[in-house]
Amino acid sequence: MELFYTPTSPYSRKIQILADHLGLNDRIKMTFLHPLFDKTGQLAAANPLEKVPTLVLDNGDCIFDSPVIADALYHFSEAPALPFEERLKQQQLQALGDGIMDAAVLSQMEKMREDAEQSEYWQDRWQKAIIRSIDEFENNMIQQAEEWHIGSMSMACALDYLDLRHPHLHWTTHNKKTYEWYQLAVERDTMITTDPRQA
Ligand SMILES: N[C@@H](CCC(=O)N[C@@H](CS)C(=O)NCC(=O)O)C(=O)O
Repeated sequence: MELFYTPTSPYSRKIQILADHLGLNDRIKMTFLHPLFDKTGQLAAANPLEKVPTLVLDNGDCIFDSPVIADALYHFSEAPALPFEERLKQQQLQALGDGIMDAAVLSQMEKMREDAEQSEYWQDRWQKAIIRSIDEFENNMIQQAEEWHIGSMSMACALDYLDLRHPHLHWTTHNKKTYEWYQLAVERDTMITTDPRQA
């Protein structure tokens, strides 16, 4: 299998961490492709959305987006199937983490535009979505992140992306339990080896 990834992409990072967690590293060739600057055409050929991460299977099939890739990796690892309720909780947490990434990545892209082209309305809307989602994690979902699974990986990658790209949000002072959880999460080996600041 071949994974097209970008080190600064929190979705890619989540998949790299999951692959390691499931013991699949030896079966995956990692290929760095930047979605905005890929001159090889490989990414667009594999994924019409031209986004990372994209996984190319040994039979040539191409898989996206990251929750689908995560599902495929759990399947390939032959990890025992989870009871429905447990799987739902993990998936729900993944959706929350991925949703924070969506808002944070869009906000970052917007910041890269000319000042006159930027929308205060959208920046405000994305910022509010991020703040509400972290509050939701803090108040109602943090117990679901005690174990290291796709949901907690997504949340850890989302929070670390905020730290990297949106440090002005100051969620760490408002969400103390979440900050404690995050500090432990970023000490994990694969959070360190995939830290985009080292890339
Ligand atoms: N929902 C997708 C989101 C992936 C995504 O947006 N990746 C960004 C990089 S962080 C990308 O490739 N952006 C290129 C673009 O939007 O054209 C997933 O979970 O894989």
